[in-house]
Amino acid sequence: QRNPHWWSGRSAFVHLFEWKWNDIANECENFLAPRGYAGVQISPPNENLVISNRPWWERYQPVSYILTTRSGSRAELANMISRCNAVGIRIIADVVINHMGAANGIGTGGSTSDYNNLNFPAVPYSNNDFNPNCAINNYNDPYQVRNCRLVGLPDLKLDSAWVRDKIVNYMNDLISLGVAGFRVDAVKHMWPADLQHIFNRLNNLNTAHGFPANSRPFITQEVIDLGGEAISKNEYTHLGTVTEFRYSAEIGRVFNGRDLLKYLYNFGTAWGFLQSDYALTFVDNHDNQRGHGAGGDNVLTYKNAKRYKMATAFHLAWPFGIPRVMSSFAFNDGDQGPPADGNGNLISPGFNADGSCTNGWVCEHRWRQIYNMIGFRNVAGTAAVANWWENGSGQQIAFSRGNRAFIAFNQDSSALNSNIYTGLAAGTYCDIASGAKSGSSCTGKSIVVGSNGYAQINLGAGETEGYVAIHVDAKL
Ligand code: LM2
Ligand code: CA
Repeated sequence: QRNPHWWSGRSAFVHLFEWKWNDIANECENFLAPRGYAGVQISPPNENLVISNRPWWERYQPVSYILTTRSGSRAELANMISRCNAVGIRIIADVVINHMGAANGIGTGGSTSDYNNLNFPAVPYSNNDFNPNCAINNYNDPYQVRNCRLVGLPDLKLDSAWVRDKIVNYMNDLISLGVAGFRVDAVKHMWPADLQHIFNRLNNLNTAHGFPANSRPFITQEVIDLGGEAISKNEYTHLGTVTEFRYSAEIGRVFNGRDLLKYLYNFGTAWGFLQSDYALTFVDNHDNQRGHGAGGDNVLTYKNAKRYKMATAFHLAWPFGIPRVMSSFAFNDGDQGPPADGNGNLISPGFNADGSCTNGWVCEHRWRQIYNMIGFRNVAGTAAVANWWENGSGQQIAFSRGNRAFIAFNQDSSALNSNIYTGLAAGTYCDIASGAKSGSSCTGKSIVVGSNGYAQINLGAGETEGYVAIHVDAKL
């Protein structure tokens, strides 16, 4: 189902990719709740295959549904979920249910992965719980995409009662611990009818964690559909929300300067996206930021900071979809795992005086230009887009959210110097891209809205930030 159960007044969540549970618990209390984030997508909490050099993608090779990973133990997971729920941060668990690990070895909880014989005794799964071995090489053949092995990963027989029971029990276990829902991995590779069966058997959310009685788990399904394949994202919308990969590709294309900002005036279904309440939106995700998955060279990441912040500001300012912010660790090659010591233990992020992260963690969610836009989205609430403005070149745009918030972007080679109608009440506002409101002054730029609702907006082409934004809570 599609309701993420955010606390009222909150509207966007963050993927704390590869973070440890204890660190997430602290982050919920110290940063995410005060800044108005609504939730966290966590890395897969179940036991995975230990792979040499510890690539990030070992977590997509399950060995069992025991809740022991490099992120922490079952007890630490449970404690984190409780602490986050207590401050209004919902937890969305990444669940890998299409397949198991593709090598002989040992799991993060010490369990055996006997891939050669398709024996995973800690579940247990054995040979007859898997589809016959075949490879996926034709994405125009839905049968093959769903019943053969995705990159060689043993493909679970999701129409078998035994397999379904194991998966339902795993997901219900997480529900009992207080998660609000699931990001379901590799959904294109599973039949909608099998998923429907599994999702229908999930318990209601745990009322001890503040969920109203009869709340159904939030579901977001990872379906990579950029068009041109046999399997469509539309085959899954009756089951929950779906990751809108086209949103990522298109927002990246536009903010890479490969299209004009003025065309964003109808960014949404007119661009081929799912309808807003079906769409899970993102600028980049853990796959396409490193060339895995799909999206190609249009995908913007932290490595292209100014454009990335502009794309993220638009993402969060524009009322479309359920937005997810990516929070990364720094990487050079696409297989590299998260910051870890010589024994493979994850290293926690440290924090600089300005709140930014150390120890190899990028923490985009702690960038002022990003977390202040979380605030913008929350303040804008349900107010509609209004007062669209664009210049002649089409690379300078502005719009308001009713009379609550206003934002302007400059992707031109020349400065934006225009008097623009903001929709806001007269007064002096602090720009939240260059700074913030602090007491009775602004730490960055100020923008003065006159009694006629117009403001002089100045934004040079070479400035560090490519946007300015103001809202009613940033008024002096
Ligand atoms: C997903 N969506 O459908 C995830 O978002 C994506 O990150 C997962 O792939 C994929 N499904 C399977 O869960 C990642 C990664 C792959 C990696 C797999 C399994 O993108 O590169 O494959 O996880 O760990 C790796 C090797 C691949 C090898 C495979 C099996 O890169 O070369 O295939 O393991 O040994 C022979
Ligand atoms: Ca499958």
